[in-house]
Amino acid sequence: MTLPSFDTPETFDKTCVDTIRFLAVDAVQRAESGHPGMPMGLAPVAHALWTRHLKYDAAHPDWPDRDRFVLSAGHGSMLLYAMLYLTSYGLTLDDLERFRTLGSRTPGHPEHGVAPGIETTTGPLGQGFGNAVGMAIAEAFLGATFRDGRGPLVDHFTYVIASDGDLMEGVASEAASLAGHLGLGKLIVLYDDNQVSLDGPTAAAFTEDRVARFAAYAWHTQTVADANDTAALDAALKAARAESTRPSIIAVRSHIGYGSPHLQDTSKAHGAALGLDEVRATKENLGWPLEPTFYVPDDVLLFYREAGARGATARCAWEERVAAWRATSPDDAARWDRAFDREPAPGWREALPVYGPDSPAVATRSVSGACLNALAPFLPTMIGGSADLASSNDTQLKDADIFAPDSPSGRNIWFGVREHAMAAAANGMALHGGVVPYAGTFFVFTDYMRPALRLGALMGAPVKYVLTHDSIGLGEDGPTHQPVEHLAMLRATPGFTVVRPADAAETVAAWRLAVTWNTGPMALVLTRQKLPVIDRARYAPADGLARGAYVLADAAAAEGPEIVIVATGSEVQLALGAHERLVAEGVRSRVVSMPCRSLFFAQDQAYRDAVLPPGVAARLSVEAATTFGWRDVVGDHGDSIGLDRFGASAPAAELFAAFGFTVDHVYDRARALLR
Ligand SMILES: Cc1ncc(C[n+]2csc(CCOP(=O)(O)OP(=O)(O)O)c2C)c(N)n1
Repeated sequence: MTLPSFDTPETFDKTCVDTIRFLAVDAVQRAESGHPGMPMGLAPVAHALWTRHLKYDAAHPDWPDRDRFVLSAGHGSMLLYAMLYLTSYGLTLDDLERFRTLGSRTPGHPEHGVAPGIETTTGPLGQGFGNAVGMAIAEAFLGATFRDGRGPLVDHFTYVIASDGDLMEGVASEAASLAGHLGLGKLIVLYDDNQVSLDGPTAAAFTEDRVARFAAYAWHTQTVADANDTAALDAALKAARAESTRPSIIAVRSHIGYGSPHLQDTSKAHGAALGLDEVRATKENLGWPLEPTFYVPDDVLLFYREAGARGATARCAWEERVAAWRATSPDDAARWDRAFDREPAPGWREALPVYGPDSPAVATRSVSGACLNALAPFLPTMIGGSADLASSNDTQLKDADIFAPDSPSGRNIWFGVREHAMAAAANGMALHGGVVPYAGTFFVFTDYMRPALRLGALMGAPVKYVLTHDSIGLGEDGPTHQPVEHLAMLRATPGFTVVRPADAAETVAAWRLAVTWNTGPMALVLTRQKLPVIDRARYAPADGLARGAYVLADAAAAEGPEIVIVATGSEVQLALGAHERLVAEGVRSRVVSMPCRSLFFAQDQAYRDAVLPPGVAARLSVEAATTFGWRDVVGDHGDSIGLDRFGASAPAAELFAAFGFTVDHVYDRARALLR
């Protein structure tokens, strides 16, 4: 058997590429699970990218102007882990040996935050593609926003590796269509055209001409006929970078499981260890030593370590440039710092609108729009928009332009009717940093964003969602548009914070919370219909919202309440109406407004007991949505008024009456509980 050769640049390239291949093969074999085939086929792409194209400094993985790399085909995680080890991001050989084991830094799919250099969490196909579009949007916006005499201070590419599965997913189609429309010239997708997916050849399920499809999306397209032809890859990557007005896709014909005598070009190489015999046969076939496993030739390691450190020069030059800019533009520099710290400029609290008892009834969506616009000058890199419902969601920034190729500093993003790509892109924007993304649609269409919402929560990506038309209160559009189970769904998602304010003042308080909420996604769930403004002189102030739930109204009684009515959003006014009647009849009633359940449950026991006294079994929840989950609050002896069916098409007031969301009905059910 021949040993790895370092004789010529070509053979050295191959030795490097085979090192990547066999790190993946050995790690998957050691774990006895994982996906070796994709890294084996695309190792040359990773090699070319990390040694000749990507702008990065492995010792400073958070350098704001680094190129972003997204492995959308997250199942090929070993490809990324191998590069992060070889180029010295901080992963060790030991980490690779612990691939897919509990507590390792090399989980089955790449997870943002688990190891440096993982720009986003991928695995659910198509999501990474959508994230990358968001990163490219953030880059274009920041590049137009922060400039010195030489040009943009943020000026980098976003690279993606996407597989057949990625391109089959709808979210990638939406995101690609959006990227083409927006002319994101610094987005470069490497498409792993290996013609095999999990169940077999892609020919069984995937017919369209992918390259023509992207050309139709207004992308710049290229093909590379052989993934192992690194010179052709280099040329294509160079041409992709030279194309500045269209995103680029390079379809790279590769071979899944490359080098495996029996499994190459078959789906058997996709998602299982090759097996010891086939590992041996593959190593022999490619001229690789059988032992040791996880073998990295010294020269190869040295070569990658040098590549990993090479970007230090560019990073230092960039830092010096930014330092000089800071000295001459201190105000801009302060804006930059706040943008990357996600901090609003001082004075923002005072700028928020104020609503009093004399304010006319107002929909919480309208209040949200007023807050967003009041905050806009204080968060100059807050950008976002809606999936073609900006006028309904009240998400338009009135003094800002549309984000477009000829106005990249525009802050209003027209996502089009592409909810899923909007949420995936918003995650990417949040992960990129420097921008504060927000996204709006009808609450019911969270169904169309669900995979991205979940991943945003998993990553702790701070996106603000403006979700309006929150219940049957939207009226005549009917049950297709009326959310019923959506509050429960989002509340059940770990790390996703859901706020459903009761009136104008709570909506302002909700935005106050959202502005400083940087640990994960937050949704403001808002009404289409007008709601009365609660008299805060008579009832408790709305800043109780910051603790998730608070006592809004209470009978003045030393013994404490005998019944607690807990409500959210538009139903709080009904609870108040019933409460007043009960109090007039001598009942020690209490109303708790509970705009955010997770925040309330996170409070200490003493506060929770003060709001919901443990001795009070008579608890009634009121929410125009499924009662699922409310037993946690009302207990076995409580009761819930909700909607455990779909709504109907009629004016809102008729629907509220028909489904029992009236003061009379709340009063009756409270009385029944007291009995
Ligand atoms: C949304 C989603 N659906 C299904 C899967 C399960 N899955 C993982 S990879 C894959 C397809 C593999 O084909 P391809 O994308 O071409 O990757 P390759 O086999 O070339 O590595 C599937 C269905 C997934 N990860 N995400």
